[in-house]
Amino acid sequence: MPSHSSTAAALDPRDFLAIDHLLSDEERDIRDVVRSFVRDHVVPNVGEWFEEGRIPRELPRELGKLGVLGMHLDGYGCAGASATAYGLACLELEAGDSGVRSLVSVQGSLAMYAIYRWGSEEQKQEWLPRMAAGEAVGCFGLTEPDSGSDPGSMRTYARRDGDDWILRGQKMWITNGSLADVAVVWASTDEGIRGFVVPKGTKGFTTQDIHSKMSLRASVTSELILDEVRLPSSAMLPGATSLRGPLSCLNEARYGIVWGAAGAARACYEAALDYSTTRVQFGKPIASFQLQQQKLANMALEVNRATLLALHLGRMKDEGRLRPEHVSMGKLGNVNAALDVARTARQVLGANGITLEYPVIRHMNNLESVVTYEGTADVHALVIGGAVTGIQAFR
Ligand code: TGC
Ligand code: FAD
Repeated sequence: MPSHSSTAAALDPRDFLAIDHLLSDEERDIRDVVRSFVRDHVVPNVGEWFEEGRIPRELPRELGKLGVLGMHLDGYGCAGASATAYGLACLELEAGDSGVRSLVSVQGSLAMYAIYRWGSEEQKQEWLPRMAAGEAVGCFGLTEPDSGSDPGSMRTYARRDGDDWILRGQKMWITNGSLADVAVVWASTDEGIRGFVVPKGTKGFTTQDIHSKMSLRASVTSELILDEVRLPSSAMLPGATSLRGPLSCLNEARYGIVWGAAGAARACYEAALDYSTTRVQFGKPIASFQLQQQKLANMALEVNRATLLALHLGRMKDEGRLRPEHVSMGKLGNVNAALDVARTARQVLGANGITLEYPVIRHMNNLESVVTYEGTADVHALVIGGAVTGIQAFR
């Protein structure tokens, strides 16, 4: 029999290291509100959305009411929450589905953040309050068919024509693309890489959805086509003049993914834990076999480690000490950990693990996108490698 101290609190298999105690009351409250929303509105439906390859059109407004769109930004209808609180929201959203977290990341950390950080006062007033409410959806166009990990090689080009700008090019793999009321589009110019705010319906701007995805199916992914799109000078983000503009937005979204991946891992671990205690083979619950316990122990370890890493980075961000290299470590470590947990959990569920009745294969497939977007695992390994050696190995 294991010996337990009579004073120690009982171990919670869903919060093994009692990480809950490291959160403030306010952080726990925000986490609980998002967790309830996900439990009531996402979990019961997301298998169907995934199967049908869609995300409900009303979801952005519901997320706006929940207060998670741009929640870490200040003013303009945004909540001004801490980075840690935002991270906890991302964790809960991605425990539901990576597609829902992606919608929130792209809206708040990419499109809204780009306008918030680099935009004019008029652009902020025009877009941020509506985007925070989910009345306007945004997307962020950086990647192109021939320019993914190396965004500096982009071909989309903007030229001046009198007071106007004319954009020509193509963006690929853009989350929320056809759903979006406004696209933040990055283009090469004679003055460096600049960002443009392109409202839906602008002449020459069209979108085409990418179908047949086996991952991130509860998410809209589109191509953006810019065919001689004429924009007034007021559409340009005045503060961004180089690749630092879009890359600064990526830091924000990658930070949310550090937390989100821990959420996807937690959902898979919990599904495996529940399944293993009720599934009987050879006359016993499969949880009673050593091989399954080893899997459960490793999953618990990874979920706790990922959550602690996310929390540590959150505290650093709130203290203003977080560097992009730290975010790379979090994204690389936590997404890889989540993939391992999802693949292990899928095996624990046996044949049931391949169906959408359980969340595991959906998370597993989604994580194949998460490990690629916002900088592939290789890109983040090279960022960390460059930081620890002082030698840049991208080129
Ligand atoms: P490099 O020469 O290193 O830098 C160019 C300029 O950018 C600055 N910089 C950064 N600034 C802020 N944050 C960062 N993380 C930064 N990294 C670099 C740098 O100081 C320099 O500034 P300045 O002022 O001197 O001009 O650039 P490089 O061409 O060598 O590229 C570096 C590399 C490979 C790390 C970068 O290009 C990269 O991160 N590539 C990956 C691309 C990527 O992640 N794309 C994501 C697209 S969006 C998306 O996937 C959304 S998915 C949906 C969801 O989020 O849910
Ligand atoms: P590539 O860059 O062609 O990479 C292919 C392989 O080569 C990878 O394994 C990569 O790690 C490796 N590689 C590349 N360079 C190096 C190197 N120097 N050293 C070693 N290995 C290297 N983009 C947006 O702009 N906005 C979005 O909203 C958005 N949403 C997305 C949603 C989904 C579902 C997906 C799948 C992608 C999305 N993307 C988005 C695009 C995403 O950011 C890119 O897919 C990602 O940056 C990688 O680019 P790529 O796919 O062109 O791969």
